[in-house]
Amino acid sequence: MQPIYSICFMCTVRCPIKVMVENDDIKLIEGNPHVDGIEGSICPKGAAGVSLLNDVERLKTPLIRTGPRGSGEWREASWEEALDYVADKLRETMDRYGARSIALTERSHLNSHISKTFMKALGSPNYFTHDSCCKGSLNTAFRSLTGYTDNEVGVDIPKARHIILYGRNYLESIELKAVKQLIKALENGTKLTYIDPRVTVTATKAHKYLMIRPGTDLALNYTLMHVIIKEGLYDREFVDRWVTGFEELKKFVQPFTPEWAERETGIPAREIIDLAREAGAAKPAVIFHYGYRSAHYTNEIYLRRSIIMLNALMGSIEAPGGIFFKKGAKDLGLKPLNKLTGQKLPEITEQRCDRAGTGKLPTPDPNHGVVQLLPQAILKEDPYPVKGLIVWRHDPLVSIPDYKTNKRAFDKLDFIVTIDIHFSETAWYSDVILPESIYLERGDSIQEVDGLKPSLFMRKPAVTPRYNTKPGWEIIKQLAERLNTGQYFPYNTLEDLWAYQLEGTGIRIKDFEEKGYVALSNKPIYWDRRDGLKLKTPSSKIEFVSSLLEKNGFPSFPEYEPVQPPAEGTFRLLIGRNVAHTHVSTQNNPLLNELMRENLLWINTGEAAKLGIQNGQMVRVTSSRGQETIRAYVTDLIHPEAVFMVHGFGRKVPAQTRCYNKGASDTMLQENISDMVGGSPALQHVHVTVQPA
Ligand SMILES: Nc1nc2c(c(=O)[nH]1)N[C@H]1C(S)=C(S)[C@@H](COP(=O)(O)OP(=O)(O)OC[C@H]3O[C@@H](n4cnc5c(=O)[nH]c(N)nc54)[C@H](O)[C@@H]3O)O[C@H]1N2
Ligand SMILES: Nc1nc2c(c(=O)[nH]1)N[C@H]1C(S)=C(S)[C@@H](COP(=O)(O)OP(=O)(O)OC[C@H]3O[C@@H](n4cnc5c(=O)[nH]c(N)nc54)[C@H](O)[C@@H]3O)O[C@H]1N2
Ligand code: SF4
Ligand SMILES: [Mo]
Repeated sequence: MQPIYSICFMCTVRCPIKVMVENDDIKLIEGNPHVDGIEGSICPKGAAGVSLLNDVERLKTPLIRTGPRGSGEWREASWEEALDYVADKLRETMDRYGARSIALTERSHLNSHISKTFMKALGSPNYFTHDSCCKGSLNTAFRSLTGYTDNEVGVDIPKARHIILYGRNYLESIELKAVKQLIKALENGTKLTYIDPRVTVTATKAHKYLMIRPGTDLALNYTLMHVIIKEGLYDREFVDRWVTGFEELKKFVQPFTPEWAERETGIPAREIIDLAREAGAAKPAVIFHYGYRSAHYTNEIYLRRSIIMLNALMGSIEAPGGIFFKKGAKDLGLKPLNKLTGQKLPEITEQRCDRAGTGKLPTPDPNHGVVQLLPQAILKEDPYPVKGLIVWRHDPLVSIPDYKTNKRAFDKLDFIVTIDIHFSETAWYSDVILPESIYLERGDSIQEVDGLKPSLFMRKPAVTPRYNTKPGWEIIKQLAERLNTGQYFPYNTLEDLWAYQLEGTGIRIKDFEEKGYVALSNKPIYWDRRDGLKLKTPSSKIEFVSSLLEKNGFPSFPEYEPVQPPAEGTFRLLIGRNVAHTHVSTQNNPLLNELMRENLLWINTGEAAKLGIQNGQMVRVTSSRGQETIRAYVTDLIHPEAVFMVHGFGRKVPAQTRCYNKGASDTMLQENISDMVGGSPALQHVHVTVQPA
């Protein structure tokens, strides 16, 4: 059997894998044993890649819609015909409404430099990623304090003495390497504090679990800062050298006493004081984890800023065991990989349809856009009509809150084309579906993984495509050629694409053969904490008083506004992940479907009793946006103000027979309301009622 080193794509964590292949068939997928921190490990979803390869319900050939949208009436088409058809439709739309009327949305991936180039070459500013719906406010929080995005920052789990997690449910919402690091660190004596309204698997491994009232983490943090400053528990030297706005923070947090926070959060004052002292004693090897999904509430940016500020107070930034800025080829004096976006491309002067980065929405990151604002932009034709939508490796219909409104917006579009591997909800509602080969059947652009020890990784095809599918980079190039912008895509084969990226780096394609990656540095690179932090803010400091916010008219320390507690008889709807599934991608995977077929509604035992709801009974969940039916999981392990469900279920595509109509959809219930300073949707803003079904 032949090992092929590649990169998993059952979720976007992209762990390095070893694929064992015999006669063009996959026998086993394991973690890449040569990679530190992976050492052969794989998660259930990664192992189920074989089941994806053999899934008879995935997309097999290009499809053109013949009946009404969403009717499931298609005809099969050749690639030539489908690509010609898509190019004609895009051209027609652009002729009528201009290039800006075309939007492209994707979940950022290894070929994103190709899709960005495609949009720039067309002349449209409306390139979107999923980012805002995942962690837009975290991105803005980091930029407001350091000038870097959250993507450019990491956590040094192995050397940490104390880790504090705010609903960062590492052991279910996993990144494989971090899971292994965390478990090892716990064995070596690292302390773990876990804060969540719900007892997750991660909570069960913590030294201390704090059941917080949903939406009150900001109150907890202001009080932690109050205690840390009052008791002098912070790293004075670091703060003096690197922080601006400390005096303003000190004054601001003065009124937030532990007794006040106890009333707000439900966490005893004593516990809050203890946590501040324990963190102070472990500094600077302390991580107040800034989170992964940070699309929860409308004040999200201020919560994420407060977490990052706690790290600055601990002096844990760029300290071993703290949080660090990721280093890449540039930091080593090496030439980074070439990207297509590095070419001279047409200048785009049009404003984005979501207005990200401009007057009305100045702070969210225009490089990603604020995709949950796209449905309203389409519906209102404000600031101009958006009429064509290209979707690649994204399912916006169910990944943007408020399903029914999303659908109404899609109804206003003249043309939708989706590049996917499954009948996603969006694909099902499209005019044309272009099927991509799955990650085991294709190669992609080389990945630079920045970190303390930067490396390059390569996704290689392990087997030949099972159906009439193509890699996305080829699909985009062939569309570009039909739209007279082919000159920006100077490759024909995968090897050409790799060679283009590697040109001038001194690294060769064959250097990836033996281990699947090329290490750029063997020892961790830290900047000197006394004098070498390369902060990108105007002051070159960590800006507690933020230039980005203040210059755009937003306060750095707004008055604390509690999130609205649900009225009697209603609950806040919390959402999250499960270890068996990836967002909305894997519910129909034969093996993973067997592991988890439906989601459940977690509801507190006392509350369920009041409503006459038994464990396992079907219940009706109703919000201002819709109604869903789901099985109840009655438990003491959730705060009485909240109910919880795993995202990704309640699917409406009949062709996905295994997950069709199983469980409930959070998207159907959520309101599309955003933190307009940070850019994330408040996915947990909505209140619901629950009744026996
Ligand atoms: N209501 C609600 N909305 C949410 C969330 C939530 O919990 N609830 N979570 C948010 C978060 S944290 C995130 S990260 C986003 C994720 O949002 P999405 O990116 O939309 O979700 P995914 O499940 O990662 O993938 C979307 C699509 O990619 C397709 N896909 C998978 N592999 C490939 C491939 O190789 N090629 C192609 N072309 N397609 C592929 C899948 O079939 C699926 O249709 O959703 C956000 N939105
Ligand atoms: N298995 C699996 N792993 C994944 C993914 C996947 O789809 N599947 N997706 C990846 C992606 S894109 C992301 S963004 C990450 C998400 O990783 P995380 O952000 O760690 O996880 P989530 O599952 O979104 O849920 C977060 C937790 O927040 C809790 N929570 C809700 N409200 C509050 C609150 O007010 N305060 C506090 N303190 N906690 C609260 C919820 O109860 C839940 O347990 O996971 C990544 N890893
Ligand atoms: S976490 Fe699992 S599914 Fe995601 S990339 Fe890693 S192995 Fe694959
Ligand atoms: Mo995410």
